[in-house]
Amino acid sequence: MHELILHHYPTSPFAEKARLLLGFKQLSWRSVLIPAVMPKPDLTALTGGYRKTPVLQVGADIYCDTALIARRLEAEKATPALFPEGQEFNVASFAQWADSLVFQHAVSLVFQPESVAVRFGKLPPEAIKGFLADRAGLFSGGSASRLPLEQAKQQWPVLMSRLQQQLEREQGDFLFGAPSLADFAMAHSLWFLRGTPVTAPLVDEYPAVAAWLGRVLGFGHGSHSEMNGEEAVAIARDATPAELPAEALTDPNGFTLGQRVAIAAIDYGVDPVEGELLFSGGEELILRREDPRAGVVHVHFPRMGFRIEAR
Ligand SMILES: N[C@@H](CCC(=O)N[C@@H](CS)C(=O)NCC(=O)O)C(=O)O
Repeated sequence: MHELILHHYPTSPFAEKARLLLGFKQLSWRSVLIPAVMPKPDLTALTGGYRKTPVLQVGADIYCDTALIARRLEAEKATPALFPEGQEFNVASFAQWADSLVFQHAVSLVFQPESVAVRFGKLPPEAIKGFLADRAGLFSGGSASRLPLEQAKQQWPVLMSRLQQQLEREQGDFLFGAPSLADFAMAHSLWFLRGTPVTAPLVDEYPAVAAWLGRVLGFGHGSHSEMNGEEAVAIARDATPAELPAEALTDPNGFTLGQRVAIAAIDYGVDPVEGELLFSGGEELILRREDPRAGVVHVHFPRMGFRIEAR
């Protein structure tokens, strides 16, 4: 059995989502801290170019995107469930909506000038400039664009009032009664806003939301210990990728097994990963690539939100 290795950095909201998923499942894991901006040489040795945060590594299998990481963790440990039986569609669809729309609002609000001044106040001006330039590049070539601050400010109270009302009327303590992926997908953006006193009131003015967020963050991060990026690359090099799922390859666009392709996110961080298409399943795409440092790795992507191109 290989250890679960999370490549992440502390301030990333999607990394916080992944850490909370690990905490919810009470899993133990290894933590590899990656840079918040490019270049990320150890990470991209594993992924082949995908640069977003976080990434989960299990031996020589590399899982991109928290939507797929959630499914991988569910396979690792079925209970407590992230996709409670009978709620799978609702939970996955809600999570996809929160991860895109709610996160887009949070980014716009967090990056407003008053908030940036506090959040990055202690950093040298060149570091702030470098970070903002990196994030501007992150959006190039993708379908996503920054939500104008005015629009985010106008719409945010709608999102919070709806959430507040739902939580007040909900039978259980969580969005779908029992805890699920939906809670974590909603929570990480609110955790991001909570990061400074400038944006924290956007969450804390809603008492039922603040109480629910406390419960979700209360799951913690599970037990973890540090590892460095080089060690993680060596683990991939020395490991053999897991067996492929049994599901047959059924690609609606006619891509075939063994074909040379590139897979990339659609929205932002669209850096393509090239390799051999090994698997195209209902939820997941798997690419085989060979890396000078990491050896043969299988890179896994969600089917939703990614595209395949022949190479
Ligand atoms: N859909 C992705 C989104 C991940 C994402 O947007 N992560 C941000 C950090 S919270 C990111 O990658 N920023 C650029 C970077 O870390 O290089 C997921 O669910 O994992």
